[in-house]
Amino acid sequence: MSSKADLIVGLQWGDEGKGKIVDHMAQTHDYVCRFAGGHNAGHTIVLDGKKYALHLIPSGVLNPNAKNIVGNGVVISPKDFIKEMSQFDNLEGRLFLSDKAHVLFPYHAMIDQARERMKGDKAIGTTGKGIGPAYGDKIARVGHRLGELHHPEKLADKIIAFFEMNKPVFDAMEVEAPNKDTLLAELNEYKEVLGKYIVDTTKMVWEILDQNKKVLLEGAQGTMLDIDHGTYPYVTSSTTVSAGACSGLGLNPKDIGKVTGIAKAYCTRVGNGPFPSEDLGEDGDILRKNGHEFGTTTGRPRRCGWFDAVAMRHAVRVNGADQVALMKLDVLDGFKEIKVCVAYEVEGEQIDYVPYDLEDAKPVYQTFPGWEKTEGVRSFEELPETAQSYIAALEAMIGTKIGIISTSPERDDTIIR
Ligand code: 2SA
Ligand code: MG
Repeated sequence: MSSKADLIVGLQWGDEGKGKIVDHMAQTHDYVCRFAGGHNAGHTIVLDGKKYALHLIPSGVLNPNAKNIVGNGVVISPKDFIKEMSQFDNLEGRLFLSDKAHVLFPYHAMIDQARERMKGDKAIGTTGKGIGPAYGDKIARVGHRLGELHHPEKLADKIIAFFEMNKPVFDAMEVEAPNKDTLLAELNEYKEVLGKYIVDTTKMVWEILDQNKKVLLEGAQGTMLDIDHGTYPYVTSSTTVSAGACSGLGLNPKDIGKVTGIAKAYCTRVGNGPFPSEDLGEDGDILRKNGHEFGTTTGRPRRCGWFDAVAMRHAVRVNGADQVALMKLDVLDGFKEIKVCVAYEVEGEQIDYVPYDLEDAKPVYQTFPGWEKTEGVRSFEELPETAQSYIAALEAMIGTKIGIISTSPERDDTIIR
């Protein structure tokens, strides 16, 4: 019997605090695998006083006994990957990159930024890293797979031909064609540094599951940023939900074991797009300040608001979350009243599901009494009664168990129920 992989996914708009849970679980898993996104994702880990910034390398890198796989569903910028790798020694034998993952080139970032500029106030608010154009090329079947780095000369020719064919488009976006010699030199460097890490990771994940290894699948971004199930077009360009773990690694649904969805006790989003429970007043500012809500990749202040039980119920169902890890409960400490969005009002009607367009959805709130302090609490029974009832109410609304509660950034300030 082969083992089943544990899966961690974000249930909101990213930045739910997946990092804390993944780091924790990476200590007890043999393999940690990324399946979607690119270097738009990010979290910082402090270990023995040293700070590590992770964007593409799975969190298992900080556990010397764990191996790390970057699956075919990820888009990889070799330049940024090499920079990220330089934080660690001895990655050989514990880092594997899918030969089917797509390459994100500097021109993808230039296109991303040009499109955002052209959209003006309709901009998506992307991270500007080139994620959309890289996935766009993949889907349009004009992208390049990492395995092609084994043959730099051939790949350079293909890229140059692609630019020649699309010259008017690139000219309009003021994106310059790469110079063949410079491009070839770059590709040779990528091959030199990354070549030995590029393998058939599909076969590898099958083998390790057959060997009964403990495998952790690490999601990036969140459900509401999913290309299909999020607030399109204000989304990222990958499948961030559970299903993406299958296609992004070559697994089948039966390979997936326990699914843990990560959500904050309130809500944030960066970038533009609908966010029905956003609080533009003083409460939103308090959440941002107390929750240190600034992006780790770009430093952007995050938009803040209340827990959205409608979006969460949708996310729990889409992902098949067996449990939710509720993060940053302590950030709500001190509020007299805490709001939860329990329905949306759209065109004068109340609805309890996520429609295809959330643009005009107004939140319908239910208010809960607040509490003084949950910070640092390590057992459910020690939580203030009002916090216990808040959690019980959320469970009833979202339809799954809140099995993990985090009460501070500290690893040990975590309630496991
Ligand atoms: P993109 O760059 O094409 O993926 O952007 C499209 C939308 O997806 C959002 N997005 C994110 N939202 C939250 N966190 C993200 N990662 C970084 C982090 C963000 C940062 O982990 O902190 O540092 O700013 C992330 N990545 C993409 C983005 O805001 C757009 O709404
Ligand atoms: Mg993050």
